[in-house]
Amino acid sequence: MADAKHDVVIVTPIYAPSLQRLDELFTLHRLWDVKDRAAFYAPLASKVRAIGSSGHAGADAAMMDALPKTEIITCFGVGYYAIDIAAAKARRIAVTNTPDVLTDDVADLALGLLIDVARRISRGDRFVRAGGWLKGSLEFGTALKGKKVGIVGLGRIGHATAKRAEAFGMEILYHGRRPQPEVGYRYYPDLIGLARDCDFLVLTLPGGPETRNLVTADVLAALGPQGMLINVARGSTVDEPALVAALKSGAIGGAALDVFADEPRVPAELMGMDNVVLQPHVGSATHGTRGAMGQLVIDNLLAHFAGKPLLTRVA
Ligand code: 8YV
Repeated sequence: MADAKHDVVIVTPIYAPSLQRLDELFTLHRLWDVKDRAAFYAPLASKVRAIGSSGHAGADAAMMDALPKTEIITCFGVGYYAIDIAAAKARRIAVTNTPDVLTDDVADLALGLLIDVARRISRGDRFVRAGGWLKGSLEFGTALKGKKVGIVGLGRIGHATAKRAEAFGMEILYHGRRPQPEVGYRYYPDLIGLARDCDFLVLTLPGGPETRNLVTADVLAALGPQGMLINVARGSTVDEPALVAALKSGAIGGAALDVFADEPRVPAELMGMDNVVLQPHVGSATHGTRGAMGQLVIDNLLAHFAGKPLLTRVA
């Protein structure tokens, strides 16, 4: 007789083809749309050893306690801030994420957003569709060449973004916890100093409590009326009301945002601003990358149940 399939609780609907493959390999228990969580957990408490979640849906201590046989939590995403890592550690639960496979896509989007807000691509599109071109011309944008990009968080995605910006003739500056002398870019220990010196401030840093509201009204004031903010990291890293106020008053020149403090809710005031580019958190949203992320989730689960080392363990 074939081995019985392992039971896995899936917290949120991930990339559909990966979910289908997970369905073939495991007995999945879908948590989304469940009204009565206690009733859902009760029959699973004695048999579920794995939870699949995402950086947004997360997993808290209550979930771990409701499924006390849990040995592993896989995160579909590189950011795992919504998973209570301390609670997982205390219960000796392993946590995995999906780094590397999404780096290029997120960096591509960061550059795409930078070009869009600088050269007014979305704005030009709206202008043409609304018949504006028949009446006049679009206001000019800002050139990239020779401008300074301030990367906040020079990790995998920050490096990939810097490389792309260099190809456009831009100068790279960065802020992070520590200097990386080998990169040859100018390091700023102070975020306000970086904001003051750069034209485009690009956020590629991790989320979580340590970076909450790192981009304050003062940082935005330092970026200045010609400066532009690009965020492909987490909405939590920016004081969002301060950002709205800075855009309203002209304290900064524009913003291009893929992430927000309370997704999928976007501050209503941003909707009418022509110098703001808005995206629905799609940094990693290509078929190839979402498939690779799903495959990492699957491979980590298979490794775990086979007693093999995990591929991308974070805790
Ligand atoms: C999301 C992301 O995880 O990897 C991350 O940290 O923000 C994204 O890739 C993705 O939307 C799946 O939830």
